[in-house]
Amino acid sequence: MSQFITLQVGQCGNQIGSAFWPLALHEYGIQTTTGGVNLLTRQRNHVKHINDLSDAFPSFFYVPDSIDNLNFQSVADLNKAKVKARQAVLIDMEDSVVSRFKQGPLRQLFDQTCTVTNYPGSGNNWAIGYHVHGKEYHDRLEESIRHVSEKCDRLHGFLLTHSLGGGTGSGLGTATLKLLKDNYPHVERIVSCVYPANMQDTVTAPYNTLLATQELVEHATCVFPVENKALLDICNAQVNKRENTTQMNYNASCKPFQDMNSIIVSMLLHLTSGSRFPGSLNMDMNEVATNLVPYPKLHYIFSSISPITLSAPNMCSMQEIKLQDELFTNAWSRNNQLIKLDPLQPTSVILAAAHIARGNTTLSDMKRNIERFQNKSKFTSWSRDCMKIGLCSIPPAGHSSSLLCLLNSSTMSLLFKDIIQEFSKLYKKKAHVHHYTQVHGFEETHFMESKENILNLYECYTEIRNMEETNISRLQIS
Ligand SMILES: Nc1nc2c(ncn2[C@@H]2O[C@H](COP(=O)(O)OP(=O)(O)OP(=O)(O)O)[C@@H](O)[C@H]2O)c(=O)[nH]1
Ligand SMILES: [Mg+2]
Repeated sequence: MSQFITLQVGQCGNQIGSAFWPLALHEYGIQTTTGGVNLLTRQRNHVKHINDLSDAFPSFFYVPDSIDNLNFQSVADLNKAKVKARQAVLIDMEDSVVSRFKQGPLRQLFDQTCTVTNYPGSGNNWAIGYHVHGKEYHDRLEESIRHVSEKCDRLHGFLLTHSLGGGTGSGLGTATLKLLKDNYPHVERIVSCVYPANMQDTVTAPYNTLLATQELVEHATCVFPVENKALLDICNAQVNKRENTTQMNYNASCKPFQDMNSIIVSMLLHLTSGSRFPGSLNMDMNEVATNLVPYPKLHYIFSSISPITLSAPNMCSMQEIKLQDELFTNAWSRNNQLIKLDPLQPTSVILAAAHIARGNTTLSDMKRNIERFQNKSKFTSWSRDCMKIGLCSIPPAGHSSSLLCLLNSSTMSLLFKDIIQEFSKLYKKKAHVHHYTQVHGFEETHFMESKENILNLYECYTEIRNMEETNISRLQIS
Protein backbone atom coordinates (compact mmCIF):
# COMPACT_ATOMS: atom_id res chain seq x y z
CA MET A 1 0.00 0.00 0.00
CA SER A 2 1.18 3.52 -0.68
CA GLN A 3 3.01 5.41 2.04
CA PHE A 4 2.20 8.97 2.99
CA ILE A 5 4.16 11.59 4.87
CA THR A 6 2.06 14.10 6.77
CA LEU A 7 2.99 17.73 7.22
CA GLN A 8 1.10 19.88 9.72
CA VAL A 9 1.61 23.61 9.34
CA GLY A 10 0.49 26.44 11.63
CA GLN A 11 -1.93 26.36 14.54
CA CYS A 12 -4.84 24.90 12.61
CA GLY A 13 -2.75 22.30 10.79
CA ASN A 14 -1.24 21.06 14.04
CA GLN A 15 -4.57 21.05 15.87
CA ILE A 16 -6.07 18.91 13.13
CA GLY A 17 -3.05 16.61 13.44
CA SER A 18 -3.46 16.34 17.20
CA ALA A 19 -6.99 15.02 16.64
CA PHE A 20 -6.03 12.79 13.71
CA TRP A 21 -3.23 10.68 15.21
CA PRO A 22 -5.02 9.34 18.34
CA LEU A 23 -7.99 8.28 16.21
CA ALA A 24 -5.80 6.74 13.52
CA LEU A 25 -4.13 4.67 16.26
CA HIS A 26 -7.45 3.83 17.81
CA GLU A 27 -8.63 2.36 14.52
CA TYR A 28 -5.86 -0.22 14.95
CA GLY A 29 -7.07 -0.89 18.49
CA ILE A 30 -4.36 1.19 20.15
CA GLN A 31 -5.75 3.22 23.02
CA THR A 32 -4.74 6.78 23.80
CA THR A 33 -6.34 9.31 26.07
CA THR A 34 -5.25 12.53 24.45
CA GLY A 35 -7.25 15.61 23.58
CA GLY A 36 -10.54 14.56 25.10
CA VAL A 37 -11.03 12.08 22.28
CA ASN A 38 -13.89 9.82 23.07
CA LEU A 39 -12.73 6.32 22.30
CA LEU A 40 -15.78 4.23 21.86
CA THR A 41 -15.03 0.75 20.64
CA ARG A 42 -12.07 -1.46 20.04
CA GLN A 43 -11.63 -1.69 16.34
CA ARG A 44 -9.08 -4.46 16.56
CA ASN A 45 -11.96 -6.90 16.50
CA HIS A 46 -12.64 -5.93 12.93
CA VAL A 47 -9.17 -6.91 11.77
CA LYS A 48 -9.22 -10.69 11.63
CA HIS A 49 -5.49 -11.34 11.34
CA ILE A 50 -2.97 -8.93 12.64
CA ASN A 51 -0.63 -10.01 9.86
CA ASP A 52 -3.19 -8.63 7.40
CA LEU A 53 -2.02 -5.25 8.49
CA SER A 54 1.62 -5.77 7.68
CA ASP A 55 1.18 -3.95 4.41
CA ALA A 56 -1.27 -1.31 5.59
CA PHE A 57 0.05 -0.19 8.99
CA PRO A 58 3.26 1.26 7.49
CA SER A 59 1.22 3.51 5.17
CA PHE A 60 1.05 6.15 7.89
CA PHE A 61 3.35 4.72 10.58
CA TYR A 62 6.99 3.87 10.52
CA VAL A 63 7.82 0.56 12.20
CA PRO A 64 11.59 0.33 12.77
CA ASP A 65 11.80 -3.37 13.60
CA SER A 66 9.72 -6.34 12.58
CA ILE A 67 6.03 -6.22 11.89
CA ASP A 68 5.50 -8.60 14.85
CA ASN A 69 5.50 -5.41 16.84
CA LEU A 70 1.97 -4.92 15.59
CA ASN A 71 0.74 -6.66 18.66
CA PHE A 72 0.33 -3.24 20.22
CA GLN A 73 -2.37 -2.50 22.75
CA SER A 74 -1.40 0.87 24.06
CA VAL A 75 0.81 3.83 23.43
CA ALA A 76 3.33 2.32 25.88
CA ASP A 77 3.71 -0.66 23.50
CA LEU A 78 4.23 1.72 20.61
CA ASN A 79 6.92 3.53 22.53
CA LYS A 80 8.63 0.27 23.38
CA ALA A 81 8.60 -0.73 19.71
CA LYS A 82 9.83 2.74 18.73
CA VAL A 83 6.95 3.17 16.26
CA LYS A 84 6.84 6.60 14.66
CA ALA A 85 4.18 8.39 12.70
CA ARG A 86 5.34 8.58 9.11
CA GLN A 87 5.29 12.24 9.92
CA ALA A 88 7.62 14.66 8.25
CA VAL A 89 7.33 17.82 10.17
CA LEU A 90 5.25 19.63 12.74
CA ILE A 91 5.71 23.19 11.56
CA ASP A 92 4.57 26.29 13.39
CA MET A 93 6.10 29.68 13.77
CA GLU A 94 4.71 29.94 17.28
CA ASP A 95 5.40 26.90 19.33
CA SER A 96 2.43 26.50 21.70
CA VAL A 97 0.50 23.80 19.81
CA VAL A 98 3.59 21.82 18.87
CA SER A 99 4.89 22.04 22.49
CA ARG A 100 1.65 20.52 23.72
CA PHE A 101 2.31 17.62 21.36
CA LYS A 102 5.84 17.26 22.63
CA GLN A 103 4.60 16.99 26.20
CA GLY A 104 1.56 14.81 25.54
CA PRO A 105 1.22 11.01 25.55
CA LEU A 106 1.93 10.81 21.82
CA ARG A 107 5.27 12.58 22.09
CA GLN A 108 7.24 9.44 21.21
CA LEU A 109 5.25 9.06 18.04
CA PHE A 110 6.98 12.03 16.48
CA ASP A 111 10.59 12.35 15.60
CA GLN A 112 11.70 15.30 17.70
CA THR A 113 14.16 16.38 15.04
CA CYS A 114 11.27 16.87 12.65
CA THR A 115 9.61 19.76 14.38
CA VAL A 116 10.26 23.24 13.08
CA THR A 117 9.05 26.00 15.39
CA ASN A 118 9.77 29.62 16.18
CA TYR A 119 8.24 32.54 18.02
CA PRO A 120 5.93 34.53 17.69
CA GLY A 121 4.32 33.35 14.44
CA SER A 122 3.79 35.00 11.08
CA GLY A 123 1.41 37.69 12.34
CA ASN A 124 -1.49 36.68 10.08
CA ASN A 125 0.59 37.72 7.10
CA TRP A 126 1.05 35.33 4.16
CA ALA A 127 4.07 37.29 2.95
CA ILE A 128 5.92 36.78 6.26
CA GLY A 129 5.10 33.07 6.27
CA TYR A 130 6.03 32.57 2.63
CA HIS A 131 8.94 34.92 2.07
CA VAL A 132 10.52 35.45 5.51
CA HIS A 133 10.01 32.08 7.19
CA GLY A 134 9.92 30.19 3.92
CA LYS A 135 13.42 31.43 3.15
CA GLU A 136 14.83 31.18 6.65
CA TYR A 137 13.57 27.64 7.23
CA HIS A 138 13.97 26.32 3.71
CA ASP A 139 17.04 24.21 4.47
CA ARG A 140 15.72 22.88 7.75
CA LEU A 141 12.45 21.87 6.16
CA GLU A 142 14.27 20.28 3.26
CA GLU A 143 16.46 18.32 5.66
CA SER A 144 13.55 17.14 7.84
CA ILE A 145 11.51 16.03 4.85
CA ARG A 146 14.49 14.21 3.36
CA HIS A 147 15.09 12.51 6.72
CA VAL A 148 11.59 10.98 6.82
CA SER A 149 11.26 10.27 3.13
CA GLU A 150 14.41 8.15 3.26
CA LYS A 151 12.58 5.82 5.63
CA CYS A 152 9.88 5.15 3.01
CA ASP A 153 10.27 2.42 0.47
CA ARG A 154 6.97 3.18 -1.31
CA LEU A 155 6.48 6.88 -0.80
CA HIS A 156 3.44 7.88 -2.77
CA GLY A 157 2.48 11.24 -1.40
CA PHE A 158 2.57 14.06 1.08
CA LEU A 159 -0.51 15.04 3.03
CA LEU A 160 -0.44 18.66 4.13
CA THR A 161 -2.88 20.13 6.66
CA HIS A 162 -3.18 23.88 7.26
CA SER A 163 -5.52 26.87 7.33
CA LEU A 164 -5.45 29.69 4.80
CA GLY A 165 -6.62 32.62 6.94
CA GLY A 166 -3.47 33.19 9.01
CA GLY A 167 0.19 33.67 8.12
CA THR A 168 2.05 30.45 8.91
CA GLY A 169 -0.30 27.79 7.55
CA SER A 170 -1.08 29.83 4.45
CA GLY A 171 2.38 31.33 3.79
CA LEU A 172 4.87 28.81 5.12
CA GLY A 173 2.46 25.98 4.26
CA THR A 174 2.42 26.93 0.60
CA ALA A 175 6.18 27.61 0.60
CA THR A 176 6.59 24.05 1.89
CA LEU A 177 4.29 22.80 -0.85
CA LYS A 178 6.47 24.47 -3.46
CA LEU A 179 9.55 22.93 -1.88
CA LEU A 180 7.89 19.51 -2.16
CA LYS A 181 7.10 20.08 -5.81
CA ASP A 182 10.66 21.21 -6.56
CA ASN A 183 12.32 18.33 -4.69
CA TYR A 184 9.82 15.52 -5.25
CA PRO A 185 8.03 16.40 -8.51
CA HIS A 186 6.68 12.87 -8.95
CA VAL A 187 5.32 12.46 -5.43
CA GLU A 188 1.71 13.55 -4.97
CA ARG A 189 0.87 16.56 -2.85
CA ILE A 190 -2.55 16.17 -1.25
CA VAL A 191 -3.78 19.14 0.73
CA SER A 192 -6.45 19.44 3.41
CA CYS A 193 -6.99 23.18 3.90
CA VAL A 194 -9.35 25.24 6.00
CA TYR A 195 -10.98 28.37 4.59
CA PRO A 196 -11.91 31.00 7.20
CA ALA A 197 -15.48 31.16 8.54
CA ASN A 198 -15.92 34.73 7.48
CA MET A 199 -13.41 37.27 6.59
CA GLN A 200 -13.82 39.10 9.92
CA ASP A 201 -12.00 36.26 11.64
CA THR A 202 -8.65 37.78 10.71
CA VAL A 203 -8.66 41.17 9.00
CA THR A 204 -6.04 40.17 6.47
CA ALA A 205 -7.63 36.75 5.79
CA PRO A 206 -8.87 37.78 2.31
CA TYR A 207 -5.29 38.54 1.24
CA ASN A 208 -3.84 35.40 2.81
CA THR A 209 -6.59 33.26 1.35
CA LEU A 210 -6.13 34.65 -2.16
CA LEU A 211 -2.34 34.33 -2.14
CA ALA A 212 -2.38 30.83 -0.64
CA THR A 213 -5.12 29.63 -3.01
CA GLN A 214 -3.05 30.72 -5.99
CA GLU A 215 -0.15 28.57 -4.67
CA LEU A 216 -2.44 25.59 -4.07
CA VAL A 217 -3.75 25.82 -7.60
CA GLU A 218 -0.17 25.94 -8.87
CA HIS A 219 1.56 23.33 -6.72
CA ALA A 220 -0.92 20.83 -5.23
CA THR A 221 -1.99 17.60 -6.89
CA CYS A 222 -5.33 17.48 -5.14
CA VAL A 223 -6.95 19.84 -2.62
CA PHE A 224 -9.73 18.98 -0.15
CA PRO A 225 -11.02 22.38 0.98
CA VAL A 226 -13.12 22.74 4.11
CA GLU A 227 -14.90 25.91 5.18
CA ASN A 228 -15.11 26.88 8.83
CA LYS A 229 -18.55 28.30 8.11
CA ALA A 230 -19.80 24.91 6.97
CA LEU A 231 -18.23 23.23 10.01
CA LEU A 232 -19.82 25.74 12.37
CA ASP A 233 -23.24 25.09 10.80
CA ILE A 234 -22.78 21.35 11.22
CA CYS A 235 -21.76 21.78 14.88
CA ASN A 236 -24.78 23.99 15.56
CA ALA A 237 -27.13 21.55 13.87
CA GLN A 238 -25.72 18.67 15.92
CA VAL A 239 -26.05 20.58 19.18
CA ASN A 240 -29.60 21.63 18.42
CA LYS A 241 -30.51 18.05 17.56
CA ARG A 242 -29.68 16.87 21.05
CA GLU A 243 -32.61 16.59 23.37
CA ASN A 244 -32.77 18.09 26.88
CA THR A 245 -29.97 20.51 26.32
CA THR A 246 -29.94 24.21 26.82
CA GLN A 247 -29.85 25.82 23.43
CA MET A 248 -26.35 26.87 22.59
CA ASN A 249 -24.88 28.18 19.43
CA TYR A 250 -21.38 28.06 18.15
CA ASN A 251 -20.10 31.05 16.32
CA ALA A 252 -16.78 32.07 14.86
CA SER A 253 -15.73 33.89 18.04
CA CYS A 254 -16.30 30.99 20.44
CA LYS A 255 -14.25 28.76 18.08
CA PRO A 256 -15.22 25.23 18.97
CA PHE A 257 -12.17 24.03 17.08
CA GLN A 258 -12.15 20.64 18.73
CA ASP A 259 -15.56 19.77 17.33
CA MET A 260 -14.92 21.42 13.99
CA ASN A 261 -11.63 19.58 13.63
CA SER A 262 -13.21 16.25 14.44
CA ILE A 263 -15.34 16.65 11.30
CA ILE A 264 -12.21 17.32 9.23
CA VAL A 265 -10.51 14.35 10.89
CA SER A 266 -13.47 12.07 10.06
CA MET A 267 -13.01 13.09 6.44
CA LEU A 268 -9.25 12.45 6.56
CA LEU A 269 -9.65 9.10 8.31
CA HIS A 270 -12.13 8.11 5.66
CA LEU A 271 -10.00 9.33 2.80
CA THR A 272 -6.97 7.45 4.09
CA SER A 273 -8.82 4.32 5.27
CA GLY A 274 -8.17 2.50 1.99
CA SER A 275 -4.43 2.89 2.55
CA ARG A 276 -4.48 2.22 6.28
CA PHE A 277 -6.40 -1.07 6.03
CA PRO A 278 -6.21 -3.97 3.61
CA GLY A 279 -9.16 -4.96 1.40
CA SER A 280 -9.72 -5.85 -2.20
CA LEU A 281 -12.30 -3.09 -2.79
CA ASN A 282 -10.41 -0.40 -0.92
CA MET A 283 -9.67 2.90 -2.56
CA ASP A 284 -5.99 3.43 -1.92
CA MET A 285 -4.76 7.00 -1.66
CA ASN A 286 -2.74 6.54 -4.84
CA GLU A 287 -6.05 6.27 -6.74
CA VAL A 288 -7.51 9.54 -5.50
CA ALA A 289 -5.95 12.00 -7.93
CA THR A 290 -6.17 9.69 -10.94
CA ASN A 291 -9.90 9.29 -10.46
CA LEU A 292 -10.86 12.74 -9.32
CA VAL A 293 -8.62 15.15 -11.24
CA PRO A 294 -9.42 15.20 -14.98
CA TYR A 295 -7.25 18.30 -15.68
CA PRO A 296 -4.21 19.28 -13.58
CA LYS A 297 -5.49 22.60 -12.27
CA LEU A 298 -9.07 21.52 -11.69
CA HIS A 299 -8.04 19.66 -8.57
CA TYR A 300 -10.29 21.13 -5.87
CA ILE A 301 -12.46 18.34 -4.48
CA PHE A 302 -15.74 18.83 -2.65
CA SER A 303 -16.42 16.48 0.27
CA SER A 304 -19.40 15.53 2.39
CA ILE A 305 -19.71 12.84 5.01
CA SER A 306 -22.29 10.81 6.88
CA PRO A 307 -22.77 10.26 9.77
CA ILE A 308 -21.26 13.32 11.40
CA THR A 309 -19.32 12.74 14.61
CA LEU A 310 -18.31 15.50 16.98
CA SER A 311 -15.57 15.06 19.54
CA ALA A 312 -17.00 16.67 22.67
CA PRO A 313 -18.24 14.16 25.27
CA ASN A 314 -21.67 12.72 24.55
CA MET A 315 -21.89 14.59 21.31
CA CYS A 316 -21.35 11.77 18.88
CA SER A 317 -24.40 11.38 16.72
CA MET A 318 -24.76 7.79 17.76
CA GLN A 319 -28.17 7.14 16.29
CA GLU A 320 -27.54 4.12 14.17
CA ILE A 321 -28.33 4.52 10.51
CA LYS A 322 -30.73 1.68 9.84
CA LEU A 323 -30.87 1.88 6.10
CA GLN A 324 -27.86 2.13 3.89
CA ASP A 325 -29.83 4.35 1.52
CA GLU A 326 -30.28 6.85 4.33
CA LEU A 327 -26.50 6.97 4.78
CA PHE A 328 -26.13 7.98 1.14
CA THR A 329 -29.02 10.45 1.21
CA ASN A 330 -27.53 12.15 4.28
CA ALA A 331 -24.09 12.35 2.69
CA TRP A 332 -25.61 14.14 -0.33
CA SER A 333 -27.62 16.56 1.79
CA ARG A 334 -26.52 20.16 2.21
CA ASN A 335 -26.30 19.67 5.98
CA ASN A 336 -23.33 17.32 5.70
CA GLN A 337 -21.16 19.32 3.32
CA LEU A 338 -17.70 20.33 4.50
CA ILE A 339 -17.82 23.24 2.13
CA LYS A 340 -20.97 25.27 1.51
CA LEU A 341 -21.60 24.69 -2.17
CA ASP A 342 -24.29 22.72 -3.79
CA PRO A 343 -22.81 20.39 -6.39
CA LEU A 344 -26.16 18.75 -7.02
CA GLN A 345 -27.90 21.95 -8.09
CA PRO A 346 -29.10 21.88 -11.72
CA THR A 347 -26.67 24.58 -12.84
CA SER A 348 -23.54 22.63 -11.94
CA VAL A 349 -21.91 19.61 -13.52
CA ILE A 350 -19.84 16.87 -11.96
CA LEU A 351 -16.47 16.26 -13.58
CA ALA A 352 -15.56 13.26 -11.44
CA ALA A 353 -16.96 11.51 -8.39
CA ALA A 354 -16.04 8.92 -5.78
CA HIS A 355 -17.92 7.31 -2.92
CA ILE A 356 -15.93 5.67 -0.14
CA ALA A 357 -17.89 3.55 2.32
CA ARG A 358 -16.60 2.11 5.57
CA GLY A 359 -18.10 -0.69 7.63
CA ASN A 360 -20.92 -2.96 6.60
CA THR A 361 -21.95 -1.33 3.31
CA THR A 362 -22.13 -3.95 0.58
CA LEU A 363 -21.36 -3.71 -3.09
CA SER A 364 -25.04 -3.94 -3.95
CA ASP A 365 -25.85 -1.08 -1.51
CA MET A 366 -23.23 0.89 -3.32
CA LYS A 367 -24.47 0.06 -6.82
CA ARG A 368 -28.11 0.81 -5.98
CA ASN A 369 -27.20 4.18 -4.52
CA ILE A 370 -24.76 5.15 -7.24
CA GLU A 371 -27.62 4.71 -9.67
CA ARG A 372 -29.77 7.01 -7.53
CA PHE A 373 -26.93 9.52 -7.51
CA GLN A 374 -26.52 9.37 -11.27
CA ASN A 375 -30.22 10.09 -11.68
CA LYS A 376 -30.19 13.16 -9.48
CA SER A 377 -26.98 14.83 -10.71
CA LYS A 378 -25.68 16.41 -13.88
CA PHE A 379 -22.40 15.10 -15.28
CA THR A 380 -19.99 15.90 -18.07
CA SER A 381 -20.25 13.67 -21.09
CA TRP A 382 -17.29 11.56 -19.92
CA SER A 383 -18.07 11.29 -16.22
CA ARG A 384 -21.65 10.06 -16.19
CA ASP A 385 -21.06 6.37 -16.44
CA CYS A 386 -18.01 5.94 -14.28
CA MET A 387 -17.83 6.43 -10.58
CA LYS A 388 -14.95 5.45 -8.35
CA ILE A 389 -16.00 3.43 -5.34
CA GLY A 390 -14.14 2.28 -2.26
CA LEU A 391 -15.33 -0.21 0.34
CA CYS A 392 -13.27 -0.48 3.52
CA SER A 393 -14.62 -3.07 5.92
CA ILE A 394 -13.30 -1.28 9.03
CA PRO A 395 -15.90 1.27 10.23
CA PRO A 396 -14.95 4.48 12.03
CA ALA A 397 -15.16 4.53 15.85
CA GLY A 398 -18.70 4.36 17.15
CA HIS A 399 -20.48 3.55 13.91
CA SER A 400 -21.28 0.45 11.95
CA SER A 401 -20.93 2.18 8.61
CA SER A 402 -20.16 5.56 7.14
CA LEU A 403 -19.79 7.25 3.79
CA LEU A 404 -17.56 9.91 2.24
CA CYS A 405 -18.73 11.49 -1.00
CA LEU A 406 -16.04 13.23 -3.07
CA LEU A 407 -16.96 15.35 -6.06
CA ASN A 408 -15.05 17.38 -8.57
CA SER A 409 -17.79 19.80 -9.49
CA SER A 410 -18.06 22.99 -11.53
CA THR A 411 -19.76 24.53 -8.51
CA MET A 412 -16.28 24.91 -6.95
CA SER A 413 -16.06 28.04 -9.10
CA LEU A 414 -18.23 29.75 -6.46
CA LEU A 415 -15.46 29.33 -3.89
CA PHE A 416 -13.02 31.08 -6.23
CA LYS A 417 -15.55 33.81 -6.98
CA ASP A 418 -16.00 34.40 -3.26
CA ILE A 419 -12.22 34.57 -2.68
CA ILE A 420 -11.89 37.22 -5.40
CA GLN A 421 -14.83 39.22 -4.08
CA GLU A 422 -13.55 39.30 -0.50
CA PHE A 423 -10.08 40.23 -1.71
CA SER A 424 -11.39 43.02 -3.93
CA LYS A 425 -13.38 44.57 -1.08
CA LEU A 426 -10.21 45.09 0.95
CA TYR A 427 -7.84 45.79 -1.91
CA LYS A 428 -10.09 48.46 -3.45
CA LYS A 429 -9.18 50.67 -0.50
CA LYS A 430 -5.61 49.33 -0.39
CA ALA A 431 -6.20 48.54 3.27
CA HIS A 432 -3.36 46.67 5.03
CA VAL A 433 -1.39 46.42 1.80
CA HIS A 434 1.75 48.01 3.32
CA HIS A 435 2.16 45.05 5.71
CA TYR A 436 2.76 42.90 2.66
CA THR A 437 4.77 45.25 0.47
CA GLN A 438 7.25 45.92 3.26
CA VAL A 439 8.18 42.24 3.31
CA HIS A 440 11.33 41.60 1.34
CA GLY A 441 10.53 39.47 -1.70
CA PHE A 442 6.86 40.44 -1.95
CA GLU A 443 5.78 42.67 -4.85
CA GLU A 444 2.38 44.31 -4.93
CA THR A 445 1.82 42.94 -8.44
CA HIS A 446 1.58 39.54 -6.81
CA PHE A 447 -1.91 40.41 -5.59
CA MET A 448 -3.21 41.10 -9.08
CA GLU A 449 -1.41 38.12 -10.61
CA SER A 450 -2.98 35.81 -8.05
CA LYS A 451 -6.38 37.32 -8.68
CA GLU A 452 -5.97 36.85 -12.44
CA ASN A 453 -4.95 33.21 -12.05
CA ILE A 454 -7.87 32.42 -9.79
CA LEU A 455 -10.20 34.20 -12.18
CA ASN A 456 -8.85 32.01 -15.00
CA LEU A 457 -9.65 28.94 -13.00
CA TYR A 458 -13.15 30.27 -12.35
CA GLU A 459 -13.59 30.68 -16.08
CA CYS A 460 -12.34 27.16 -16.80
CA TYR A 461 -15.09 25.71 -14.61
CA THR A 462 -17.69 27.98 -16.19
CA GLU A 463 -16.56 26.88 -19.63
CA ILE A 464 -16.95 23.22 -18.75
CA ARG A 465 -20.41 23.87 -17.40
CA ASN A 466 -21.47 25.82 -20.49
CA MET A 467 -19.99 23.18 -22.74
CA GLU A 468 -22.27 20.59 -21.17
CA GLU A 469 -25.29 22.83 -21.50
CA THR A 470 -24.93 23.07 -25.28
CA ASN A 471 -26.19 19.79 -26.46
CA ILE A 472 -24.32 18.98 -29.65
CA SER A 473 -25.74 15.97 -31.39
CA ARG A 474 -23.39 13.20 -32.46
CA LEU A 475 -22.06 13.07 -35.96
CA GLN A 476 -23.44 10.12 -37.83
CA ILE A 477 -20.62 8.42 -39.67
CA SER A 478 -21.89 5.82 -42.04
N1 LIG B 1 -11.12 24.50 11.75
C1 LIG B 1 -10.13 25.12 12.39
N2 LIG B 1 -9.81 26.38 12.09
C2 LIG B 1 -8.79 26.96 12.78
C3 LIG B 1 -8.08 26.28 13.80
N3 LIG B 1 -7.14 27.13 14.30
C4 LIG B 1 -7.26 28.27 13.61
N4 LIG B 1 -8.25 28.20 12.67
C5 LIG B 1 -8.66 29.21 11.70
O1 LIG B 1 -7.51 29.45 10.89
C6 LIG B 1 -7.34 30.84 10.64
C7 LIG B 1 -6.09 31.32 11.32
O2 LIG B 1 -5.07 30.44 11.07
P1 LIG B 1 -4.10 29.83 12.18
O3 LIG B 1 -3.93 28.41 11.82
O4 LIG B 1 -4.51 30.17 13.57
O5 LIG B 1 -2.83 30.70 11.84
P2 LIG B 1 -1.35 30.22 11.61
O6 LIG B 1 -1.29 29.39 10.40
O7 LIG B 1 -0.84 29.64 12.88
O8 LIG B 1 -0.63 31.60 11.27
P3 LIG B 1 -0.13 32.80 12.23
O9 LIG B 1 -0.69 32.52 13.59
O10 LIG B 1 -0.65 34.02 11.58
O11 LIG B 1 1.36 32.69 12.21
C8 LIG B 1 -8.57 31.48 11.23
O12 LIG B 1 -9.50 31.57 10.18
C9 LIG B 1 -9.03 30.53 12.31
O13 LIG B 1 -10.39 30.63 12.55
C10 LIG B 1 -8.45 24.93 14.09
O14 LIG B 1 -7.90 24.25 14.94
N5 LIG B 1 -9.47 24.41 13.35
MG1 LIG C 1 -0.34 30.74 14.64
